Amino acid sequence: MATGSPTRTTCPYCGVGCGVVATPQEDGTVSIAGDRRHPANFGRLCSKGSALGETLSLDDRLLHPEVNGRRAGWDDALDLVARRFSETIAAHGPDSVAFYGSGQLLTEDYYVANKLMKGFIGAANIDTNSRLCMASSVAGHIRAFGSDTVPGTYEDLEEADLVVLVGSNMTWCHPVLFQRLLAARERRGTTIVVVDPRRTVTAEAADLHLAIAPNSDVALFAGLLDHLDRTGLRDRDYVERHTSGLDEALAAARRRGFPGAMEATRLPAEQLRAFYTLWSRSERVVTAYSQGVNQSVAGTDKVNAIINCHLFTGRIGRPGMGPFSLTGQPNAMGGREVGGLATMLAAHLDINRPDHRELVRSFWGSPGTAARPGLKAVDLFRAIGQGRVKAVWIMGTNPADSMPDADAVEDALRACPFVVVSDVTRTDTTRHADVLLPAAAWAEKSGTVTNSERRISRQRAFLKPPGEARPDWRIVCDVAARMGFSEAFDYRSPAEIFREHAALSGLANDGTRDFDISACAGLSESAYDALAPVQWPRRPGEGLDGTATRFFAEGGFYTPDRRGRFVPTPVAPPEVSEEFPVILNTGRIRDQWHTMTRTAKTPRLTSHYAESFCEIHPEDAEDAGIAPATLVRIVSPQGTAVVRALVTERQQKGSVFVPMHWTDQHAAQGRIGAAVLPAADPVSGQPGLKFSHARIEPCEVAWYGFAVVRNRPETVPAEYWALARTDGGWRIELAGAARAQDWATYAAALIGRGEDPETLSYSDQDRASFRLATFSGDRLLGALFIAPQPVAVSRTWVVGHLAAPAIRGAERLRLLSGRPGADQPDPGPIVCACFSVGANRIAAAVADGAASVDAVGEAVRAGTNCGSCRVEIRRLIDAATLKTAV
Ligand SMILES: Nc1nc2c(c(=O)[nH]1)N[C@H]1C(S)=C(S)[C@@H](COP(=O)(O)OP(=O)(O)OC[C@H]3O[C@@H](n4cnc5c(=O)[nH]c(N)nc54)[C@H](O)[C@@H]3O)O[C@H]1N2
Ligand SMILES: Nc1nc2c(c(=O)[nH]1)N[C@H]1C(S)=C(S)[C@@H](COP(=O)(O)OP(=O)(O)OC[C@H]3O[C@@H](n4cnc5c(=O)[nH]c(N)nc54)[C@H](O)[C@@H]3O)O[C@H]1N2
Ligand code: SF4
Ligand SMILES: [Mo]
Repeated sequence: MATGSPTRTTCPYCGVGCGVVATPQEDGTVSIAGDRRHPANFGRLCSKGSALGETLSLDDRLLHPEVNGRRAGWDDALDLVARRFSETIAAHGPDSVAFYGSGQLLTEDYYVANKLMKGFIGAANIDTNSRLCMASSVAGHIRAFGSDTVPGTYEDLEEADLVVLVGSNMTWCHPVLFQRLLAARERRGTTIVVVDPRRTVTAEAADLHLAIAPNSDVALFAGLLDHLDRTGLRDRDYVERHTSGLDEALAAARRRGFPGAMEATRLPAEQLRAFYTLWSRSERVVTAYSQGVNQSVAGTDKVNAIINCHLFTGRIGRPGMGPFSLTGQPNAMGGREVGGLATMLAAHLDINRPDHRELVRSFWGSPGTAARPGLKAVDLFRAIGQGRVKAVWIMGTNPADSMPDADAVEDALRACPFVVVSDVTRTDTTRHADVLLPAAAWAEKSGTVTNSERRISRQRAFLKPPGEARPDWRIVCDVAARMGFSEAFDYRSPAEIFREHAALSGLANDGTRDFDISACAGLSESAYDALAPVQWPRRPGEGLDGTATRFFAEGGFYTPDRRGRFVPTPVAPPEVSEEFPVILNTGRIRDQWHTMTRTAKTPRLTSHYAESFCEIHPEDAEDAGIAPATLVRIVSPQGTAVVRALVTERQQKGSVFVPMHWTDQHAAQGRIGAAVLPAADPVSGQPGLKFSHARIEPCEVAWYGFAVVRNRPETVPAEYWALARTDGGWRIELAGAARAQDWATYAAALIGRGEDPETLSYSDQDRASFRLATFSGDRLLGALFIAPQPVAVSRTWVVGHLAAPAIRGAERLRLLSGRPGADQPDPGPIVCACFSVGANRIAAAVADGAASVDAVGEAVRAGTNCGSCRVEIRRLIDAATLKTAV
């Protein structure tokens, strides 16, 4: 941990699981680089990974436990948690308490939380945000394979001739893996197909984009199965030897067939045919999928409709082929391995099987294990709201924003008699905590995570926890001990927990379960410390090297008859609502992570999008009377949100898209979870977060504003605001329903007063437009721009002044105008976050003759680090070419 020594660890963001080398510097900062030896990324990092060093600052960190909002000692806080949980269990039974965890916990944290709930409290009410993320994949895998197995590896994406991305915006959400895929396309000419109702950046990079109607994936893949059958592509040998249930699945597919697929997807016949032909002709095909598949009320059927096609053609488990679930969180897989969901037991054992429960019980030496599955996330928060669950402990997740029907979730937390939250910072969820526990964060924690391709990597601490923060496993064990279970939770290190987890995976396994890492059961502390990334399974006696493992090429499924199962996937017609006719789709943007608790700390990452938005098709916008860049209210039966209108043809008619990221911490009314429908898939319990019924309305706005300020204001006096960090301060988008009496007073409240202030301002007669800049000494303290329409100032240029060491004379006046002079280039909105390159600089490079993405890179560096902006650069080049062509 000494300053200057590099630590090899793993990125805490997405499921690609990139290796990171972190090197603390003399000046207290940490330099971050990709780990060239890590088999997930071979040295590459995306914009989020590259900016990790900028998220380590301690402002906003929770440093001490709190009880009822007041600082408390660890002993008091832990005693209280243990006492209240024990008392609640004694009075109302084990099912009256619950844990709600996260795929961002480490495997070791997760293992002990699951052990405490399922083994020692004796209920299965431990669910996690993976219910919102991977539950449909888990359920689909179990239905088809008898186990939650991802058959393939990342290399398969590089060795395939055809890669179909279903409901995945991989360019932004799994950027490094996407760059690997693009590099493979350069080498071997891979065809990429994207299935997504929106024309995302990923769709733009694809060879074929199927802009299907929302939620019509089951019909698309049932139609494909029928097509494969008609064109004689059944792998008779594989189907006969290794599968069961084809007849029913085929019958269901035939009923709908090609016409059914056309009707449901609303794709032109030629496009559909082209896709089916491509899939038929490419033996090496990987169908990779993510939340457009999982987050649906038909999510499990979508998964099985895809797997059916791979089983039918025997295209599974061999190089370059197979269904591939892209996991979201860094440890979504690890959570599943320890059985962190309410429907699972540890180590891929089955909670519904008495023999498995007994195996776990005797291994743990626990009084009993939960005898039935517990409450799934949506039901869990409902049960809290109804008073059936009376004490809940939330760890590493922010359900007040990320759950559907999020206002109801907040009501439930408000009503819950006892809420414990372990987090690293304050969030919309922590405001409901009776006990708030400061957890150690990424840089301070040691353990393991498992990525999308089943590869276990070490996360290694390189900083000391600040204040009194403690690692999650330790907090859980301390509470367990106080509840009377000290012997079973007497761990001294994460390595000890990992060894136990590994041993359990091998217990009475003998090849009957997919998850077996018992080769790790004897790892010494130093061997655990040195553990190189390793893919499971690792059965007894197997080495711990980097070799790739695959499943099911020769059958060997984990069903009772060891056959893979076809699952019939009937197609349900989409629900329509007259009152709420618009489909609300939600998801991610490139540079923010979930509820922004870490990514919003770095100016680089807030420059791509500084506020939330709603993508609307131009005709829908016009019909609703919504002009570009004005504010739009999204209304659903659950709740509302207000965000900026982004009018674009990338969005299909009848649907809108809003990012999931913004919370009350950074915006006034940006919590889109409040408007999201809580309907869930009947098999997996995963909510359909991509499909809510809504209505869009223009907002009544009297004035729009834009401000830059040095210090974050305690409150922002406006109905609408969105705050983002910049170098040297904050930028704020504003709007209000009534004009201020005196804008100068308003500005002073927002900006504050520094030493030796000088204020310049301009106002038109009726106060509809107003501009003000206040300087303190040589430096800008803040500026405010007010207009009756969305404020047209150059954001990137104005924001740049906060960090400027000195602004004098004419420059001060120029700032008031909100635009650079002809002699100063306006960088434009930031496209490349890694090198902070704006759209205008890229356009200028294109105008100067840079005709390819690489040429732009050479000229202005944009797109040369993580590459996740390359599609946007391509878009700018195309737009310029089009302009000169017409
Ligand atoms: N930048 C960034 N990266 C991340 C994350 C992040 O927060 N930020 N989070 C990580 C996590 S936890 C996850 S789960 C992954 C998610 O990664 P992705 O699943 O790739 O991301 P999303 O944006 O949630 O959704 C993907 C796409 O599904 C589409 N979609 C909506 N409805 C349908 C439908 O009916 N059918 C089909 N085929 N597509 C549909 C949406 O339009 C959207 O473009 O990203 C991970 N990576
Ligand atoms: N509308 C809509 N909602 C969605 C989605 C969507 O697409 N649309 N996607 C869903 C999906 S796929 C996911 S994965 C979820 C994600 O949703 P959440 O899990 O709620 O999102 P995060 O912001 O990642 O929350 C993680 C929390 O853990 C804290 N934290 C970070 N490190 C640690 C640690 O080491 N220990 C502890 N104790 N805390 C830590 C962070 O500060 C943060 O508050 O959102 C889901 N919700
Ligand atoms: S792709 Fe980016 S966010 Fe995902 S693990 Fe790699 S560096 Fe982290
Ligand atoms: Mo996720």
